[in-house]
Amino acid sequence: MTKLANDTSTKTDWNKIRSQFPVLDQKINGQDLVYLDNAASSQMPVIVSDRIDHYHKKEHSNVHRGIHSLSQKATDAYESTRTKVQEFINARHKEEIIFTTGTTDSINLVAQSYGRKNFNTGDEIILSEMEHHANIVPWQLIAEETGAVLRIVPMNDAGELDMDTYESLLSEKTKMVAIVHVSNALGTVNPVKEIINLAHQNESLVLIDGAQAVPHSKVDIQDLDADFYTFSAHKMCGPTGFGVLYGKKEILQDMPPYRGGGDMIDKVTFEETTWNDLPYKFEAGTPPIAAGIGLGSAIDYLNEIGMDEIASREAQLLDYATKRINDLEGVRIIGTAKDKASVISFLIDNIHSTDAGTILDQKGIAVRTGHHCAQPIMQHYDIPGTARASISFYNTEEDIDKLIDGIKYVKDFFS
Ligand code: C6P
Repeated sequence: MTKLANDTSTKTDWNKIRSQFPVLDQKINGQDLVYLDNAASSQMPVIVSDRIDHYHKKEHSNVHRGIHSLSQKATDAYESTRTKVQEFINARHKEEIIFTTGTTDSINLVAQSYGRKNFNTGDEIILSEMEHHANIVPWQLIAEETGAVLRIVPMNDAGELDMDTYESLLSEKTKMVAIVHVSNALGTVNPVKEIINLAHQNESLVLIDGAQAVPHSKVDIQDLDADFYTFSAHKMCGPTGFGVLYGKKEILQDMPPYRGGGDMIDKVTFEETTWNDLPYKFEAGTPPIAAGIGLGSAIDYLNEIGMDEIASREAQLLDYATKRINDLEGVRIIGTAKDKASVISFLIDNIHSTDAGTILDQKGIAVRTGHHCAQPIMQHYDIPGTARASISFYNTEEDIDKLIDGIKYVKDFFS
């Protein structure tokens, strides 16, 4: 088998890294697990699960409330994640990091809080044809309520945004541009810096859905200059139920709370309630504390490997997998943008993606099948769905080889 170019030139011991993910070392349906569903949820290294376990065994208490030592300990651990996130994405202020339950929750927060206050009849929200449902439906809901309308940037058949049309859609009516950084179904890396720049020249705000970007390469929020940026812990070696909304301080300060309850208030009387400062104004109730601490540990872990190392490792694996799939007869890759992250959606001639995924699973190979919560993308290609292999840095070229053997087996099975 072809060896990965430059594989030995990096400083990282990728075999050692892989051994830090115990879940990968098991048999599924009697076969070694080949986990290629990292875009849905990535796996957790033992150092992160141990950190969460330690919290449950030694630190569990509520945060921001107790004067007692255990609560202080839990609060310190939980709040240290905010600083780690701030540094990880290079945000200017700690208060700009709002904790949510994930990307979906973060986008709903912006739509419901910023949108309800600022959108009026005829205002426009620009989305793209390659958005995940999480970056479509929250805008539809608020548009229905406020009379705003959605405008859609189309893409070409390679899965690249039509930037000329984007520019022509920007107008004085544009109140928000909400675009995905990396498409979960196509792997396209969008030119978000240019998108943001053009929107700002038009005095429109921009939300970037970074769910598939933050886990795979360095994101510098000050350099991008996004007004809002969202991501989820469970796609970056952290736990489920936790995520981040980054927002520019001056914009967040002007936004009303999204949910009411404990922690988000300053003073409550039956006549009037005043709000807590940022970021707590947007964090009502007891948060998922263990998950928050887990995200901090996941960030430490990613930093230790280095985001540049991760990006170049995944680029090599993508390159290898793309070449091998392209060599297969009767298999077509959906999403061939020039700038791609390590996601490969594919179709096997005359075989439904669900059938392909089911047979691959029998071989221990985990891929996602269907529309990937991005139905407009499937409508563009006039297909019901794809099979999707999404690769992480802890995958190996052997995993890719097993996928290729699996696809050949699927083809034989249905021939
Ligand atoms: N995509 C996938 O298999 P949550 O569920 O809130 O953590 O993330 C939602 C989301 C938003 N935007 C993008 C680009 C995403 O990829 C996702 C999650 C998973 O592709 C599950 S549908």
